[in-house]
Amino acid sequence: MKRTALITGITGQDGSYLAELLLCKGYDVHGMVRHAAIESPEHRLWRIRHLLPEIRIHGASLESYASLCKLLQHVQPDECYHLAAQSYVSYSFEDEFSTMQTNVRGTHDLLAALKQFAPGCKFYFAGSSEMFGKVESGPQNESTPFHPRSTYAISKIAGFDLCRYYREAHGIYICNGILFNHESPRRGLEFVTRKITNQAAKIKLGLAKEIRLGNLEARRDWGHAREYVEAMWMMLQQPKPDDYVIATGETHSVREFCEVAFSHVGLDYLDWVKVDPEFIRPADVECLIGDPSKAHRILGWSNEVYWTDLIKEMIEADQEEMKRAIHVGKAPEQVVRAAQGRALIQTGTTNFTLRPATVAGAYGKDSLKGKFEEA
Ligand code: NDP
Ligand code: GDR
Repeated sequence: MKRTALITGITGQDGSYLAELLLCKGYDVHGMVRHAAIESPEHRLWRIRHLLPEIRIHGASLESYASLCKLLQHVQPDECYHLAAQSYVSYSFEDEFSTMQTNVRGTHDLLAALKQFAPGCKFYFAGSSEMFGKVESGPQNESTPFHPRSTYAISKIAGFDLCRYYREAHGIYICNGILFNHESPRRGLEFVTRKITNQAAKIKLGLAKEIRLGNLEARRDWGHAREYVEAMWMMLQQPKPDDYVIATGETHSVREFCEVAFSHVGLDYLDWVKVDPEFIRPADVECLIGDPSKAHRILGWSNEVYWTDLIKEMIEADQEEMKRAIHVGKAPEQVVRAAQGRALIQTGTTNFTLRPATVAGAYGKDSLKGKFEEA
């Protein structure tokens, strides 16, 4: 029988790849989106635009327990992937309270609604390597202690603990993923990788003169988002729920990322990158490197995309997007907007009646029809 999956955060980078994967596996895919997204589909639904006719979208809010109850009661999912969150670490320094509200209270409300209306549903929580924070040793695995460096990380630890509590006290099937950084051409422009590839592409085309960054020595374990959503699905297919680190096992600095990205377009990053204190965090996580051996052993998951190939894919996508914008005769400032990942993916009409399209990437779906629902 067809299984039903519910994705919160379906409009984000991971949500869009996960929806593609689950459609390809024959799931009935439902997504929770904010009402603002339904009101502004051109702007807010760009990553899942090509999937809209095949999935069902429900307007609901992490800030409304009633809407979450209604949603779970209505959808009755077999699997729920809870990806929605205030996910930008820097923003959590600016507004600690909304980050905690969305990430902790929202997760708690969703779990409580799940317990009441869909207790048999398997649940995935998007934990983060940021939880390790100020690490004493590496690589980090499932037993490494947490030392958070932001309210974002604190909120993810609280979500992680809530999930473990619901698993142990209420017997719900819940897996915590502890995912290290994963990127793609669909990454938001505020994150350092996409900021670099996008700006390097602009500089190459003469549309920008520099890029201003913060801590160039921070080190991260960067993988490809498309591979990481497969790990989420694999976790929920195991006989018993558990927690898993998902990572590549390699670490590189922001400086090295710049070097590779700029050299791919024939430029020397030293000529273009400026350090700007505005982008330096009050407390940063200096070095992360994950040990994914438990995921290798139990899930059979491993990453295949090497970090330099990831950078190549991202920068080529950014370049192509900008060149296409120029080709259709957009003014430089519109090209810059296109490069923010919006304009060129919007090939259909402005309302919900969308043209059939091909699912981008590897999953090979092609006939699309669907509808929106209110929770
Ligand atoms: P994105 O920032 O791309 O997507 C975040 C999603 O959450 C969007 O769909 C967004 O909706 C939604 N969202 C944000 N705030 C709210 C809110 N108040 N109510 C409802 N929905 C909300 O994140 P990613 O796809 O990169 O990450 C997915 C999850 O995985 C997040 O929880 C993130 O913290 C976590 N994570 C990510 C890692 C990574 O490297 N990408 C690593 C480890 C964990 P909208 O489009 O309307 O803004
Ligand atoms: P991170 O990702 O904080 O690891 O969180 P981000 O790309 O924002 O930062 C990575 C590192 O780069 C340094 N940095 C800059 N970062 C940004 N955004 N902008 C800059 O200009 C800049 N210059 C240097 C940062 O200081 C940091 O050290 C991501 C998110 O996806 C989280 O949701 C997720 O949980 C973690 O990854 C794992």
